[in-house]
Amino acid sequence: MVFQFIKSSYKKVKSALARARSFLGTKIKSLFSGKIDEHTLEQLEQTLYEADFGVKTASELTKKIRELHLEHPSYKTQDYLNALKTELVKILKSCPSTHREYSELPQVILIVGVNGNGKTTSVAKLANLMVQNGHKVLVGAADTFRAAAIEQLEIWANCLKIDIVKGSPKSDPAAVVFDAVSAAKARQCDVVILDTAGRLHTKTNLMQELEKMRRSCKKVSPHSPHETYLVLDATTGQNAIDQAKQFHHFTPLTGIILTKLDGTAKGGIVIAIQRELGIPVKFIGTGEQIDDLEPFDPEQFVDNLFD
Ligand SMILES: Nc1nc2c(ncn2[C@@H]2O[C@H](COP(=O)(O)OP(=O)(O)O)[C@@H](O)[C@H]2O)c(=O)[nH]1
Ligand SMILES: [Mg+2]
Repeated sequence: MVFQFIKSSYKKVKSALARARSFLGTKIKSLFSGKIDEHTLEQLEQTLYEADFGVKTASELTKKIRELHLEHPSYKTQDYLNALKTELVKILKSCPSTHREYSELPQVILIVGVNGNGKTTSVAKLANLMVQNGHKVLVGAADTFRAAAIEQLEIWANCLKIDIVKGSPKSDPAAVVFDAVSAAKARQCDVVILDTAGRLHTKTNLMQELEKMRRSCKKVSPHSPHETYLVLDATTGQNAIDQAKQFHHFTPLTGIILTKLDGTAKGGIVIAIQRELGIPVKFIGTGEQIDDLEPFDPEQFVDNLFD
């Protein structure tokens, strides 16, 4: 795949997770530094739950710590933290891969999600990552619902010096998708990234429009879209999971871009999303700038969540 060699920046992830770390790391360390009893374990479970890990993970991790305490009464704070980290990395790595190997170019990436989650910004950030890695990129402005959305992507495309294909406001987004993928193919691009209008996951007709866009992709390139990424806002907690379930019901998702991790103290949502949906988090948004997107790396993420 076009991004398999892109490495995540430890520094960026560390700084984006500063809030989550100060909430979670500080609380958990103080819990482990005292005597471990049923009350401490209850508080641990509550803290994990509050950090959006989800009920299942919070209870499993607590059970694990209880067992460890019985087996190794002399364990210190760091031993428990290490055990938590190991368990979390195991959970994150157990998410089945959605990747299908099709070497055809251009690789087509469809970006979907509700309004304001960070779709257009993520399209630009992804394009930037690809350009940095030597790929020829084209973006398609298939959010024809608002003229401002087309302009927003156009500004990014100009700034990145990459091609953009756009339709006129209110035109059929499926037609823009067709034109963008066709142009990318004709211009021998490596990747085409398609921005779409924000849609509420509860509106069936808008969800069906996504299917039409997918059919447009297939008319040009039968295995495409190769990736369909749902953009979720990490600050919305459980609602992000409901959104993902609905989108996945209507259109098969291959990955999640989780934005605004820099704006939340509840980093556990990454684990809840992967576990409850079985869809891998592929990228995380670490800020508003063009280079604030990192490929998701479980070890790096978990490390920076606690220490
Ligand atoms: N702090 C932060 N802000 C983000 C991130 N991603 C997007 N945003 C901001 O979220 C707002 C909505 O983004 P936009 O891409 O227009 O959302 P769209 O409606 O889904 O296309 C903008 O102000 C972005 O700068 C992120 O990772 N971190
Ligand atoms: Mg947008």
